[in-house]
Amino acid sequence: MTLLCTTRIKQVILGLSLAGMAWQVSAQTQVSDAWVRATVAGQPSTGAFMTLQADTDSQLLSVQSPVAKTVQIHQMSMKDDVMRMGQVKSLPLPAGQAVSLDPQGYHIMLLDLTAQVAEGSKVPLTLTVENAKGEKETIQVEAEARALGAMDHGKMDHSKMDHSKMQ
Ligand SMILES: [Cu+2]
Repeated sequence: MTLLCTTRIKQVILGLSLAGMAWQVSAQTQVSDAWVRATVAGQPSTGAFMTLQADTDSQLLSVQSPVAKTVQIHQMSMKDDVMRMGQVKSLPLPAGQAVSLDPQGYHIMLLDLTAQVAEGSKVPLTLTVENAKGEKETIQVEAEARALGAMDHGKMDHSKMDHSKMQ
């Protein structure tokens, strides 16, 4: 990585807090209640969810995880009674505003999973956030795999969804 000079490596360990209220102290960007939907064997993809709050106007640029070959930032929306999901280049994080990634809106999509995400396991996520000055911040998150939620997003077939209208 060529960004080492300006990148501040932070550790955010949220796995031990069921309530997810282990807010990071003196951080530029705070992450809380990070979780990943657990998968069944052979399931190719799943979603990661959390709440992000940046001190200054920023954007979530990218996410990486060892459990997925590809990680994308997705946005879900309903239009004409059709659920659409598509990749966005970045997720805006307005200063001081809590932005929640949940199964109904923005989420982090873990694609081409390298292994089953078992309920109760911890999934490492590396978030890259950039502020308005162009300074990048790298945040390490341990997201707990949970098997709950009204909508089984992980089993949705992305290939049948209309990604073209999302951009
Ligand atoms: Cu998605």
